[in-house]
Amino acid sequence: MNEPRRVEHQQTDKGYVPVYTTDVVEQPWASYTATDHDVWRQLYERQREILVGRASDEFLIAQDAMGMTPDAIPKFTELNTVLRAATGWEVIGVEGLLPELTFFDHLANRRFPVTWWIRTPGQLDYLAEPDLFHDLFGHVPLLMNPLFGDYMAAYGRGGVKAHGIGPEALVNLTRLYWYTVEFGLIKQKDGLRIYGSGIVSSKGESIHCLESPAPNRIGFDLERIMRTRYRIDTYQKTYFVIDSFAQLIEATEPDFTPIYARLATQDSFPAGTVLDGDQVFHRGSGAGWLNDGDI
Ligand code: HBI
Ligand code: FE
Repeated sequence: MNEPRRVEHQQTDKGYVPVYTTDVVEQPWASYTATDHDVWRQLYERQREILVGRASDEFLIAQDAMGMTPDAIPKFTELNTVLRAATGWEVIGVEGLLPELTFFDHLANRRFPVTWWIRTPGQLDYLAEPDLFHDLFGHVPLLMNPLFGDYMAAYGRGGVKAHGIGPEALVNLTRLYWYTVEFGLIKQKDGLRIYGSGIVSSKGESIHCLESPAPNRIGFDLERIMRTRYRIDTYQKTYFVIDSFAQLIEATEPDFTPIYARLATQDSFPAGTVLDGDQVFHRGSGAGWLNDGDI
């Protein structure tokens, strides 16, 4: 596999991260090596085994509908035929992390940027930046779901707008992405399930987020989320739980400008904070995590 074309490294608020060109690139599928395909197979099989019973029904149904298999790294062109027909979304190849405005603009136009290279066997359990497995296995399947696909496009439009408002608005909106798209949990009749891409593409966190007593599990609240800081180098200290994807759509309908103005006058909280008024989920009997209202 030819090397990703990193442009430079930059010290940002997310640490010392590689900055890539913003070019859209063709997926160099013929250049993937047997090792690349084997890394895909290992990660795919391991995650699918862990996620049955942990991932949300929508995620598992969508991933099957995508037609992905462990046999080889999927071809973006083949996925796009299915994806475009389902929700008008498409996958585009990129070198890696994009500047936020570029990223938001792609989402607003129903283009999901997928890194074209996959991690090495030595990075199987963790790497600091999104590779093909994180993006393709984690993010792309739920774009088959019409409600989630609408949420992601609305999020992109909101991001372009927030970028115009200023850096604080962007920080607030990035927290919303982090605690829903990357690390969100959803309530099902049979307990809490995972839909966040950062979780479903990670073996350890797929188990930790539902079974460890350590993290908080708190009912979705838009402004509470926008005021909650996060760490990028550990398992999450708090997971936010939605009732449904419809709830995400409703939450992102209003104009955020007055919300950003209100948040600018308030403090943000450390990731592990629990506040009076939080809808906290406790380990319930039988069906897994329930909140006070369910017990
Ligand atoms: N770029 N390629 C890529 N993939 C992402 O998931 C991504 C990004 N740039 C910025 C970003 N995510 C986050 O900061 C979002 O919250 C915007
Ligand atoms: Fe991601």
